[in-house]
Amino acid sequence: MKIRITRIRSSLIALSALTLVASGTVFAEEPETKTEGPKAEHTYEGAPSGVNPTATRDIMGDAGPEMTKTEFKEAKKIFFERCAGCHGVLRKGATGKPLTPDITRKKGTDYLKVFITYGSPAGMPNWGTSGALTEEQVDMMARYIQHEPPVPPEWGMKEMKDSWTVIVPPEQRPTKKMNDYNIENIFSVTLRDAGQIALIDGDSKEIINIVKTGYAVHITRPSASGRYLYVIGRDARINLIDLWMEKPDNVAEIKVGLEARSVETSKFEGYEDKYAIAGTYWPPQFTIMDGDTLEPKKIVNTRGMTVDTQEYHPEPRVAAIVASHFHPDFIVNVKETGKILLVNYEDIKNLDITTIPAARFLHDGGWDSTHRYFMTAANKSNKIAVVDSKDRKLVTLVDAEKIPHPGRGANFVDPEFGPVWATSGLGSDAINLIGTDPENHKDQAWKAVRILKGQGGGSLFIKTHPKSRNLYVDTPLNPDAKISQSVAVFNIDDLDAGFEVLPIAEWADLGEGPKRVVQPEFNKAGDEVWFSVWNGKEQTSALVIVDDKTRKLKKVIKDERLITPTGKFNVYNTTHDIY
Ligand code: DHE
Repeated sequence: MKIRITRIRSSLIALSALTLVASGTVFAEEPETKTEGPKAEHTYEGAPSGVNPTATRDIMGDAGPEMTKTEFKEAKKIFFERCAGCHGVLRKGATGKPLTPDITRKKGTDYLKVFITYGSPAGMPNWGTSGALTEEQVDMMARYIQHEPPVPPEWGMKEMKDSWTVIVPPEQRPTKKMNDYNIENIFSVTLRDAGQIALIDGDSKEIINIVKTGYAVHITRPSASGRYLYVIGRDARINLIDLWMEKPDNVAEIKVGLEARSVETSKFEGYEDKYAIAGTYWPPQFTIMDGDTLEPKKIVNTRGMTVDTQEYHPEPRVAAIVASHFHPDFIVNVKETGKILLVNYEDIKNLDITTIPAARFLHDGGWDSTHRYFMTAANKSNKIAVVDSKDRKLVTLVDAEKIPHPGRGANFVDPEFGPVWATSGLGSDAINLIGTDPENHKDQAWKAVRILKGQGGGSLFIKTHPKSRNLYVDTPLNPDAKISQSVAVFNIDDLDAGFEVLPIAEWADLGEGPKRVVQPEFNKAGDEVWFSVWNGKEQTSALVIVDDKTRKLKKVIKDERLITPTGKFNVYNTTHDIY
């Protein structure tokens, strides 16, 4: 077995204290860190928590250092906005280190102050020297984390039912498609900081509707028939949109927790459009709902023991969820325990869950081209876990280059090694190509057969299409604007030839702003690829459409309603897991 390293250029990037305002809500000032990996990782993980700090149960005991109630309140707000993404709401540790009082009290205020002020090469930002926190705030945070972590409230059936609204009941919905849109080529575009999605007609490129959704909305997944869209916000609000309506819009809504990232729908034959599932970061649980009303049916808690040291974790957040094509299973990534759950939805009442041990901290992933193997990133372990959804077991853990971040990944046939699934990463410029064909390419299966070198680290998403010969790799979190504002494209038939850089943000011609280029997504025909140019909330953003054959600009969609576009989900490709 050969490993091919195709090196185009290694990017040694000098880091500066960038002012990142892309999301409008993320950071006023992004602290400087020593290497590209931790910096990109922190920019990504460190978004404000969707949990409202005023709703927590606070214990300000005598054991911690002195603090006024006002200080405690302010420190809690800072923690939820800036620290919880990496350290976890309960401070048990995730990407960042655990910060529970048994640990922090031993370190003491002076030590903690130094750490918060200067950061660490492992990824802790330099909150003090960057000017993001004042000296007083650093001191306050050092004292705050020596107190018991405030606990946000639970969110059970009662809270879910209270938040649940069916806007248009199923019996009052259209019985056939009432519009002329080619709904399979509609794109649902996340307008992150507007708390909305834009439904865009992929044929005419016109905006069909702007639909109100949850706070800092995250992803869209369509139902198996492609009729319904499920959209989830960071505040764990799910919106159900009916594409058959004359003007597609919300038909039901629910809040399944306080903070969430993932939603999926049942895809196994006989269960099309029947169930939806959403995973929450807080409370750590997943909820199975009726597919056409969002009525909550079953809530399952994910608290439990970690896969390796077998210690109790009180906050194992639910990351990516995919629906099996081989069994009536949802496949659920539990981040902090490093376990993958096969949740069989045949009998919701007597729910059958198989637990597969993988590695920490599970994040995102997608299918191989046969839709049998789920390839998912355990990003802190630098591994890709391969789950055989047919035999319902772990195949193996594949070593990957630093902090793999596939999105759903990209499938194509490597001219030398056969079918591969690819992931780029946050921590380096490496693009891992993993063999996925145990039948005809046994020696290559579940091994990194080739590592391509892209533009740099800070990559989040990679994409191709069965009809395309191009592999697109974004780098939105790279600290070099030239790199974050462009994408690399490789010729799949000649991977050794390196990549071409497409200056997507320049083509959009937007003026001021960070203009990060994020998430390639193909149209249904596989002849166009769409990119978001993600600018600040108050700045102009755009969608840029590239002709896949010529790699030339085809169209820029600019509209004042397109505020902070990030993810784009083509109905056909997302429904059928084509990537
Ligand atoms: Fe995402 C997918 C979690 C930040 C854009 N994101 C996912 C998934 C998870 C996740 C678990 C997989 C869902 C699934 O498949 O079921 N994302 C998180 C975070 O925890 C994190 C790191 C920090 C946070 O506080 O939210 C985070 N994500 C971001 C962003 O900052 C991005 C770039 C912009 C945004 O819109 O917020 C972003 N995430 C996306 C997108 C997908 C996604 C576009 C879906 C990719 C796809 O092609 O399927």
